[in-house]
Amino acid sequence: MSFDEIAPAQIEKELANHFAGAFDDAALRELSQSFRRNGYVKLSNFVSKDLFQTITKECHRLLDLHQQRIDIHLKETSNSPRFMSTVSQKAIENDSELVRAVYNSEAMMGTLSRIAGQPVLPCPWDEEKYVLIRQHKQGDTHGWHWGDFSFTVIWIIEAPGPEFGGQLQAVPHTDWDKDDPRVHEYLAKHPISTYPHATGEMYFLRSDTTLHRTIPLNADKTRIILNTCWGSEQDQLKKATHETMQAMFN
Ligand SMILES: O=C(O)CCC(=O)C(=O)O
Ligand SMILES: [Fe+2]
Repeated sequence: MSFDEIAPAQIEKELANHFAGAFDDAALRELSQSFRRNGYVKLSNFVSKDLFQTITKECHRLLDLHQQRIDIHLKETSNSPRFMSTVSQKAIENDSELVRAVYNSEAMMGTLSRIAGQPVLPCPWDEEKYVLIRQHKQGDTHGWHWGDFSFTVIWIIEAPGPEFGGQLQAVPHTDWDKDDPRVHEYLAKHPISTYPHATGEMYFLRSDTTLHRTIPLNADKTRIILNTCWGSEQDQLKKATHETMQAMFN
């Protein structure tokens, strides 16, 4: 093995040490302003290379065991497509102490809270806490959508070069009305930002109010992400429904 694997029991200490060394007040303030302005910020060097590699290996193991192909369109997001393989939260929860430990890390939630400018709390609906997505065929895409909850960190486990598609596109400060999503109206009205990501990168997304998608792959190339999702204080109170998640992750 060319890296030091990190055991689940060490995660909290590892993350706390890493954050203390990597982010001072000024760095966190800059990330926070960018996140609140754009609904998106790239998280450079957010975890150690060893932890990212440990997570990467775990994601490949989980995909091999549990992935299920979906090819669907969802009316709650103006019939946008979901062409991909997925691993559900339940499968990960049952099988991965490592992902559970990272997700439940107080140090991680604390640092994300500094960037969000408000408390980042465990997602009130278990099924949305973490999921895995693998795109691998020409045309695969995570079509335009919003999340049910406020805060999402995406771990880019594997990404092809930008010439093959797969970039994130985002329109911040938009609201999801599930009965009348008006995705195409938002796209016509507001600028769309496009963010490329390479293998090993991470980003933080204000997922409930940022309309987003990935550009369809234009060749049979592999793009794998781990989605870890937390809620706001407001999310703990609101009554949320979960149609799109239920359609995608069984
Ligand atoms: O693949 C990505 O970068 C975005 C994933 C996403 O939007 C999601 O999992 O909800
Ligand atoms: Fe999303």
